[in-house]
Amino acid sequence: MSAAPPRIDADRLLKRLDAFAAVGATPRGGVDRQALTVGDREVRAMLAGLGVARGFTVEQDAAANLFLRRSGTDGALPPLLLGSHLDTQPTGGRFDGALGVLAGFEVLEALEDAGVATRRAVELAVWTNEEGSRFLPGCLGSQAFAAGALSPEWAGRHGPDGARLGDELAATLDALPGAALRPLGRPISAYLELHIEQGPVLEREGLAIGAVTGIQGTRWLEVTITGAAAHAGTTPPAYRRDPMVAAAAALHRLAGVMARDGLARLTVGRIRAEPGSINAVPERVVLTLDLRHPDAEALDAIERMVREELGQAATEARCEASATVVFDMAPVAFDAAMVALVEASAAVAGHASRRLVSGAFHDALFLARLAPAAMIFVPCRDGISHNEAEFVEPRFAVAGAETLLEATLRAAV
Ligand code: HGY
Ligand code: MN
Ligand code: MN
Repeated sequence: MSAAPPRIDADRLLKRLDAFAAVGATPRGGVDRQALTVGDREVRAMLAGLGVARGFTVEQDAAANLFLRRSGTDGALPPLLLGSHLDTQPTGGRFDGALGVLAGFEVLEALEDAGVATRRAVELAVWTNEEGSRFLPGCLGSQAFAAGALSPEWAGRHGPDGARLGDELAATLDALPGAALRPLGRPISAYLELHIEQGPVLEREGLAIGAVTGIQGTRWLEVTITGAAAHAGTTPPAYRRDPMVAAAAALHRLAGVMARDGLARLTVGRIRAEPGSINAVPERVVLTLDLRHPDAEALDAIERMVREELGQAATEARCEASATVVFDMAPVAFDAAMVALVEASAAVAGHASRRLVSGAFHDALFLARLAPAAMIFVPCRDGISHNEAEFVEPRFAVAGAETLLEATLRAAV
């Protein structure tokens, strides 16, 4: 008698999501579990312990990417890789990243519970520092995996909290002594990632699944506008070289970029005045710009506009401005066959789906450079993410895991 088909244990998955969200939980119902912090290490250890208990192989690499592997019948074949991330924004949500990791683990368990033998091994990856909020670059782990190398320059970088990336990486590796160290990067047959949409489309259309066709481009700039510190009370306008005036003028003009191009996104996430005294005109203003667009040339045009507006506003305020690109991800289109596989898997699992491009970047962008990759989206309430109010209906979390299971069964053959 053939074994019963594998099935997602909804209750187990939803309980796991709650247990992991408790690590770094914030008073307003979100999660602060930034990359390579104690909280990140705690959830990594929780997942590693679950993997060992199920007899999966648990390994990590020099970028502290964590891998749980369920063997296949043909060990010579490159594995199918599932994955996502467990690090969060400072005021992040319970599902961004964690849903993909825990649904991926649930898929491994469902295969194990049903005694399903896949030809290929199925591995689950937990990518280091997807968010890029504590340390640059974002998608650090998946970039290093895809390149097969960790840039030596990264280790010396510091986060806004003063922590040194190299030290935090080492401490994270040391925190999982039971995870064998493996080389960075290895061949994979394909990559699948389940993630929340972080936008309003699926919810608005009442759909459970998104078959993601690609990811738009992202470019981060670090901007410094330098003027002259001066007394707030005695310095008349004509004698001021105020970088905050230049920043305000430039940002006011740049706000029009999104009005003129509905696909463009421009965000100032960080801004600080130095020295930051209430009664001194600042010497300099440092801010970040997050630029997004599905089209690479349009992204270049937005960067040119940013530089022009900054230069002009700085000149008018008798200041100097400089902008450095600190993160740059070109848009990517996912493999057509993999996108079709996601659609077919959603249908088999009984869930309506539509195709869409991801406005957020994901680790899948780098894995797509290595092998055919695709993503599965599920809706989140009001499209809210990178916000403690982020919420996914349990039925959608389960629908995503069911679709991931169906896609895994097809891709792991
Ligand atoms: O910023 C992003 O797009 C991703 O969610 N970290
Ligand atoms: Mn994410
Ligand atoms: Mn995110």
